[in-house]
Amino acid sequence: MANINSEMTEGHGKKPCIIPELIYWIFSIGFIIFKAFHFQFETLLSTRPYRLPVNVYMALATFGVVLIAAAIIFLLFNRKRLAALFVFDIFISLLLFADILYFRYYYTAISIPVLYQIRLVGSVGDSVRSLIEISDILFFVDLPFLLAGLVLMRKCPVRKIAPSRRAIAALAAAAVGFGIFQAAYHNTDTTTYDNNYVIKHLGVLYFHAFDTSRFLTQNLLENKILTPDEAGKIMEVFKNNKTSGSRYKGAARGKNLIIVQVEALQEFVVGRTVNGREITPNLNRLAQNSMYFSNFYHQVAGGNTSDAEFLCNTSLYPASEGAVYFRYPTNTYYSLPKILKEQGYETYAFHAYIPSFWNRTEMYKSIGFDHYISYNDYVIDEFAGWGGWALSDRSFFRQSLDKIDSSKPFYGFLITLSSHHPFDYFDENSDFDPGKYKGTFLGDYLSAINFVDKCIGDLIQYLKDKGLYENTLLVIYGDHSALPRAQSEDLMEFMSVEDTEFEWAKLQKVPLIIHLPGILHGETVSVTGGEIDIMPTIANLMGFDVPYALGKDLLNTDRGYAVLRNGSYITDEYIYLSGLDKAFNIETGEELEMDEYSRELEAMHEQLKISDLILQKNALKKISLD
Ligand code: GP9
Ligand code: MN
Repeated sequence: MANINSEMTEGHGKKPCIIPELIYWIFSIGFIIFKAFHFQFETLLSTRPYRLPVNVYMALATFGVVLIAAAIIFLLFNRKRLAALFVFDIFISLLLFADILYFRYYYTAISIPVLYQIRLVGSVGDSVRSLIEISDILFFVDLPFLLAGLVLMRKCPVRKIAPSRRAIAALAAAAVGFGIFQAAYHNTDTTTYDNNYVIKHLGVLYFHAFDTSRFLTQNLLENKILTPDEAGKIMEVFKNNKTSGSRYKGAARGKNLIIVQVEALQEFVVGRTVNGREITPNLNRLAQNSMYFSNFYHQVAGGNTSDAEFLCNTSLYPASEGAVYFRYPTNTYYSLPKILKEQGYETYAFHAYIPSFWNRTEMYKSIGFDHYISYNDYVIDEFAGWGGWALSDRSFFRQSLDKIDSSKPFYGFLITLSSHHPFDYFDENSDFDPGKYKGTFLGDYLSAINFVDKCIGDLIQYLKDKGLYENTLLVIYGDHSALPRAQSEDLMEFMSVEDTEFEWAKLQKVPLIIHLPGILHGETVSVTGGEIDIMPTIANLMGFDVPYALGKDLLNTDRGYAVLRNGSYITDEYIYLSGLDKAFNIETGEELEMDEYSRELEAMHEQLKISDLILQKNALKKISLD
């Protein structure tokens, strides 16, 4: 009792105001939550009606996070806890205000890697005033009242509480907060590839906590120091990776470059018919008049589409876990846009989807594109695919070409969308008849690809109309496969092959077409390769070197191979499947004796290790071959 009395009377002998303090806590927490909600609905990441389950979960998660933060403040501060709460509120106000400004420009909230690149955000800095809106005042509306509250409460000092009691109360509040948060977290798909997804489902405040912990685990806790030994190894690999041949060297020098990365385009559709009708008549015709790479494999891992983009533009392997676009967005890369930029090209990335997806907004700065044209920059005038709401590839191609300044040489990297899974939109919205597969996953996919093929036909016409066809090196490839292993039965039947891992592995090919009218003539190149080889192959054609590439020039190699991220690899002679730890003759499927391939196994895996080292240690910032 004496103890309590001394606690209560401490501070100039005035009686502490317990009820006002309680009200202060409730108001502060309430306002912080209100401001977080304002961000959610102002950005339209959350939309009405409020009672939608996704909004309820977001609200629960936000409440849980704020309660945990309040518990931490209560634990750490004693007499100064209300002042600390006020400072925390100011911090949240500024953070959310910065988030909303950033969002209005980049369509996502600020993440820690962005702070690294703050100088690149100059364009926002210049026009920051134009991004402010009157409603932003809501982020600060509570501060004068809470400040007044603090001043008024100087009359009755904040009660001093023993550390053990504070710890018990804080633990109880944190446990409640954590429980509420978990209820929302459990109902959300947390294998997410999009920061905006996290914000929409679990709230912007949780996003910042999540982003901070992701940043700490992936950056600060990872050993980033590149030892001289490791640097030497990396340089050795780059030096040995030089191709000696010079076939087609400089054949496309000075030409514009357009690369079209087609969503889920697999190789098996090219040249194939259903009921006597070609699935991809335009691609077939194009392939006949181009270099067509018939043994070309996708090499994506956890980053899917984004991994394919990365392989193509940097000639490095994607990360072993997760997406390189999220894990290493601030690394230094030696990339196709950067090299072309040095040669006077203007470089563009085009993708008619929300810009933050796959962290493209951040990653494209590191890859070095001058312009990133995304969803908000297109007029969504024609829908097709992906649930029927995505911009059709036809309109995407037309509008993208319109955005290029063709008065100077350019590189345009176009990522399509219409053939994104699920393909069921095309069950009813296609004149392509997939025969007995109508209405099946495979049938819908074939119809989707037939649609995309028509759009590619239109792209070629648009290029001709704009006078760009003759002087543009056009590269088309598929990003990854469309059909999951679990739904392979129809595909195996369609292809008349046995349902084995060996056949499945061979079905992971995507087409690669390289087209330059009048210069590159119809030729099927059967050498085995993968997406990592695109950059060196283009570099040879355009007449420049790529000393920091792990891929090879497919036009100047006598040994083809493709290393997959899961450790499997494919050569011109055999396939090694890491899951089975077995190798098979590429033609016959016959299993090989171990010693036939084991000598190569280590060398292939070394490539993955070197690539991982480059990513983890940000090695391209630290080494130089000069
Ligand atoms: C969306 C598109 C889809 O931006 O790239 O990516 P995916 O789901 O294929 O990885
Ligand atoms: Mn994709």
